[in-house]
Amino acid sequence: MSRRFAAVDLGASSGRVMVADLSDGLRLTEAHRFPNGPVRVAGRLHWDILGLYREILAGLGAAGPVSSVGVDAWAVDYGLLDESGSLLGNPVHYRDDRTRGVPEQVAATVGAATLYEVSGLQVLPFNTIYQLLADRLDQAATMLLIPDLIGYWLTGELGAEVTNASTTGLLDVRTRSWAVPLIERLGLPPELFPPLRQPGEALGGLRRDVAAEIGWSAPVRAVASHDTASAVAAVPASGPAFAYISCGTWSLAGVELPGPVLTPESRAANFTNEAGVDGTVRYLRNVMGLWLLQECLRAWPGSDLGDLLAAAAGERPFAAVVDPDEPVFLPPGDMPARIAAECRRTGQRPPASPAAYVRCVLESLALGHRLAVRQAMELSGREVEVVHLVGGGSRNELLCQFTADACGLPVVAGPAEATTFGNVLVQARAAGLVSGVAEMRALVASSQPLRRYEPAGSGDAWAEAASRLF
Ligand code: ADP
Ligand code: LRH
Repeated sequence: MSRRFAAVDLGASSGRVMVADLSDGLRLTEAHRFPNGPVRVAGRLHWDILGLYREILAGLGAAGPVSSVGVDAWAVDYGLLDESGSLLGNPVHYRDDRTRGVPEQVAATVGAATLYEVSGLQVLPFNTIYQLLADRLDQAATMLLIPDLIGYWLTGELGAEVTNASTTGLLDVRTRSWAVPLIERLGLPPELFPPLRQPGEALGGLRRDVAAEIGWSAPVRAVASHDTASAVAAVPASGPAFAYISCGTWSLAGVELPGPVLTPESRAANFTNEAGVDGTVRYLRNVMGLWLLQECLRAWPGSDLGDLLAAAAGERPFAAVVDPDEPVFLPPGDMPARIAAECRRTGQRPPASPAAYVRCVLESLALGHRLAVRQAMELSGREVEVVHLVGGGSRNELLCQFTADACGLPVVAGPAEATTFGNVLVQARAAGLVSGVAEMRALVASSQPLRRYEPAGSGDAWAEAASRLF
């Protein structure tokens, strides 16, 4: 058996097909990377799912033969299949506004406390539960979350991987099975939800036509198919006293726990209890993340991220900060204009240059990180000695230092491709090459360059800035 494994990892800003080789330590190579983002069609935001699938096939072709393939992607979004297994329409992007008013309706009928008690999920307007209620389901036979849809196209097998199913709002957080009474109460058809599968479980071989197209065949395995669950599984922590920030388009900030926290305080702070590998709970909150920066860059054609970050380092500290989680920042659009409006609304002078905007975004994000990490510790009682910051954001030195300063804790940054590592290492474990999550994490820690940022200063300036916002 070869010791090569392929990961298909679809992030909201880019997708990639990566190959990990475990014959001598852990080496990762990129077979193919491609952009991803929302496409507005007739007023509705979609994903270009067939375009993504074409790139996945190109990537697998470039990767060459492997022992197995795993697929992970962003959470909550889905495709609907009809009775014959055909896709009904293009999956809608979670930044679309079709669920406006739905969370409030569901809270009014089912009760917000009951919902949290059942699913343990934070309320985000795009949770699958709300999207399904805003969707047309009359022709729908099966709902497949994005990695499960790709897995279906690759193998012909239907299923719902459990870490991602935990982001739907329709999974029972205690039993980790579909919450059928809730599903029925909402008037959703229980048959829509396929059987659950666990990370490491085999899906089946590649379909014959897929194998013919890419030039080789291999089994496909379920991994922790929620990208954040894969990232957390690969956090290079050596013990339990850590917080993590999976920082890409979103910052997912929290702690890993053996069981859920379902207290009223936890619900009030909108903390989520999403499923991790091996029965763990990813107790975290979504912070708006580098989306803020991505959308600023889109508004400044020709700008260079490296140059802007260097210039932002020289800008005046705390000239203006915003709450990164203001709902106004969620949809695509002119981000600098929205930040300026938010500054004015809160009595601050808007930034005067792109570098000043970048400074504002990074300080605001670090303040969001600070609040989420502190609340995760307080609400769960988990002691934290270090914050592991993984994902593309770990390449942003200014953000890592600000996060250390704001949290008053050391930040260990990297790997940028934590999600991919989690994906391939769950496959390697299923193949018997790795014993468990502790060994997975140790392998990442020993094979990847990590950078440690110590908190500088007393933290008073960060506390003052935080008090302006929260
Ligand atoms: P996602 O998986 O959500 O698509 P990633 O984890 O790939 O996101 O992170 C993408 C983000 O990482 C980019 O938007 C960018 O802000 C940041 N990033 C990537 N490379 C660099 C770099 N060299 N320097 C600074 N930031 C970077
Ligand atoms: C990050 C992520 C996050 C979800 C969001 C929709 O890519 O999966 O965990 O909340 O996308």
